Formats: sequence, C-alpha cells, structure tokens
Amino acid sequence: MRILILGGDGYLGWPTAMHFSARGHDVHTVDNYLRRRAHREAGTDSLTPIADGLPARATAWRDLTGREIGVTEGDLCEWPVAEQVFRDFQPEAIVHYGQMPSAPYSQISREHAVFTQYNNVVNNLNVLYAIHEFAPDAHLVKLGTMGEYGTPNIDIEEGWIDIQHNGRSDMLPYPKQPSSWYHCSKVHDSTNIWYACRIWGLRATDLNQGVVYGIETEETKLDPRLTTRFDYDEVFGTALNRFCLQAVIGHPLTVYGKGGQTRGYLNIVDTLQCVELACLNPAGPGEYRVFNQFTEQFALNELADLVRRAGEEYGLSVRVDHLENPRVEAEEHYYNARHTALLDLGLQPHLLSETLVESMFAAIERHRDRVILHGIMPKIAWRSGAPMPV
Ligand code: NAD
Ligand code: USQ
Repeated sequence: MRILILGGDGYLGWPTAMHFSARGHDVHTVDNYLRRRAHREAGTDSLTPIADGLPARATAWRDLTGREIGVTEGDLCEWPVAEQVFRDFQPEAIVHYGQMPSAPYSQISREHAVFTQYNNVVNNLNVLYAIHEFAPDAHLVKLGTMGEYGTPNIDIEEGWIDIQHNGRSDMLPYPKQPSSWYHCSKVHDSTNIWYACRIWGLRATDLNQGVVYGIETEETKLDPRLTTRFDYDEVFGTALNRFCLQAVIGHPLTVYGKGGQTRGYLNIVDTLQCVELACLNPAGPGEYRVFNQFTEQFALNELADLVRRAGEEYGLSVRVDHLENPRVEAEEHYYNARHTALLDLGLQPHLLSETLVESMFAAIERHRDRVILHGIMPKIAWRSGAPMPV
C-alpha cells in the first residue's frame, strides 16, 4: 500500500513510517520541523539524541534495511506543498499526525492559541482538499484525541451517541467538551472531516487517541540513528513519560492538583498497531468512523504510585509532589470510556506494568546527561497564560 505519513519526523510519525516500511509498504513522509523549532525557541530538547532531519533518518533506514522512505520537507498549511505531495505520490492511505500536539503550548498566549488552531485546522483542510482532488479513493487516518470529549459525568461512547428527544431518536456525534485551545482544534478537525465525507464521499477514520507513553519500538531499537524523540518538558512531555524521567533524575513527580484526573493511556507500540489496523481495514466511501484509541485508563495518582513502586524495585527513591494545578480541569470526576472498535479489529494491547516502567527507566538512564532541568516544572498558567508564581 502507498502510505503517506504526515508529521513523519515526530514522536509517533517516525516510528510509524519505519513500521510500515518494514512491512513492505511504500512510505512517504512530510514534515516542516515545527516540533524541533518550538524546542529550539524554548531552549528545551528531546532526551534522546535524534538524527538531524528526515533525510538523515531515511538514509540510515536505507543503509540498515535496504528500504526507501520518501521525504518532503514542507508546511502542509501551504497548498502547493500538499498539492505536489498528493499529486506525485498518489497515496492509498494517509496517516495524519502532522499537527501542533501540545495543550500547554496552545495556552501560553493569544499568539500560541491562534497559531495552534491555524496550523491544525488549515493544514487538515488542505489535506481534505488534496484527497478530494488527487486521491479521492484514499483513506484518511487522522489522529484526534480523547480530550475532545472532556470528562462528562456519563460513559463516553466511541464517537456517536443514541439520543432520544421529544419522541424521536437519532445517532449523533458524542458531545464535545475540549479542555484546551489545542483540544478545540481537534474538535474543529473532526467536524471538517465528517463534512468532507458527507459532501465528497471521502473515507475517514478519526482516531481519538489517549496519552501515549514509551520510548522504543521494534524498529527504533535497531540502531541509534533510528531513535525517536522523547520529551519530558512541561510543554511537550506527557504524564507518564515525564514521571519516569523525574523518577530517574531524583526530581519529585509533578502531579498537578489532587491527582484524580483520569485519562486513557497506551504504549507507543500499540499506537503503531492501531494505526496499522485502521489502514488495513479502511472505512468505506463516504464513511466517517471514530475509534477511541487507548488500552487502559488511569488516574494520575495511580500512575504516580506505579512509578514510585517500580522505582523502589529499581533502586530509586521516588517522592510524589502535588503541585498547584496550572490547568483548568476536574481533579476528581467520573470517567468510563468505551474502546472496543480497535480490539474488535484485532488489537493486542501491551498493558502497563512495573516491568515496562523499569525498562523505560533503563532507556532514560542512558541519556540522563542530556536532561535540561529548566523545562520540567510547570510555568504556563491555563487560566491567564501568565507564568505561575514560583
Ligand atoms: P509530534 O509533534 O512529535 O509530531 C507531529 C509532527 O508534525 C512534528 O514533527 C511536526 O513538526 C509536524 N507538523 C506540525 N505541523 C505541521 C505542518 N503544518 N506541516 C508539516 N508538518 C507539521 O507529536 P506526536 O506526539 O508524535 O503526535 C502526533 C499526533 O498525534 C498529533 O496530531 C497529536 O495531536 C496526536 N496525539 C498525540 C498523543 C501523544 O500522547 N503523543 C496523544 C493523542 C493524540
Ligand atoms: N499532568 C500532571 N503532571 C504532569 C503532566 C501532566 O499531573 O507533569 C496531568 C495533566 O494535568 C492532565 C494529565 O496529566 O490531567 C494528562 O496530561 P498530559 O500532558 O500527559 O496530556 P495532554 O495535555 O492531555 O496531551 C497529551 C498529548 C496530546 C494528546 C492528549 C491525549 O500531548 O497530543 O491529544 O495527550 S488526551 O489526554 O486523551 O486528550
């Protein structure tokens, strides 16, 4: 299958590109290095040293495996970039990771909020038009987020909910209560994708993914030049990845507020599995599918406790701190989200265990001399955008 990976230089995009290439698919990547630029501007960086850019990564991959991964360095907000890639490559599937993924980044200021929504909504709209004009039978696999739903006081369904109202009933999109300007951008994308399916008969799968953790996949382990990025700073690091790094360097775990915040989580190797399952089992013409992509749900206190216990086994002394919450979010709430569609397609989950956490400790330890401390403590105040008092 010809598979286009948008955002192919990212944490998830690069391992996904190798995963498909290793399985014999024809892979082409697109990226404008937004994530690398944002780090340079903030003086932060990936813990793992990563190859210079996509051409260097693709060359290393070819040297080691004999397989080619195509590269376009360009911004998907620019129509000529999208037009040329779709016209030349003629994808059969498009995996769209290529967006600004950070909720905290989107809350820094008006400029960051506007940039996040412009970048995400406009590039996704260009992708929809490019599919319509140059690859109308291709299947879009778009990364959405569980955070589109927020934390309602009822069970979260997989995309749709059956509503009875004034004696009539309909199956409607599940209500959205996004929890950052970034999460709002994903809701806007979902609306646009569904609309494109209705007017043009596009095929699309919206993967509402939970929080991803992990450093290694089958392919990233082959050679240091194939390593993916691993972020642990306030802006780009996600909860469990941050907690594991904090445990290794002896920093107290930064639980925000009471720690009852519950989310869906999954291992990076399961992200690859889910995306592959979606590509191999495409939506039909005009079909807009929504899958909830996570394997387990945890409250932050449970995650912190797991890391503390694994740390003790590993010989680390781990302290858990409850910081003033920089975000605006419920800290104690009901959470029960359905996630059966990908299991029905054959997903074999890699569940979180102390052993897995210990293997993350070991991978982190190899690079602990690269840790930049100033990015760890939260400084972005959700409500005001102003720095948190220290
Ligand atoms: P990432 O930042 O590492 O990857 C995104 C890539 O897209 C980056 O390399 C960036 O440079 C590129 N990009 C951004 N805007 C672009 C544009 N206009 N043109 C071309 N390239 C562009 O993020 P990630 O963690 O790999 O996340 C990938 C996707 O999955 C994102 O859409 C994110 O919202 C979603 N997601 C991530 C997680 C997670 O925990 N990592 C969870 C749920 C959903
Ligand atoms: N949290 C802490 N301490 C930390 C970091 C986070 O307590 O040091 C808490 C947050 O307050 C939040 C929860 O952990 O309650 C998750 O935060 P996160 O930073 O791990 O994840 P989030 O901001 O939600 O964003 C990440 C990805 C994003 C994706 C989302 C999936 O960056 O791209 O969309 O996870 S979800 O959370 O399901 O919306």
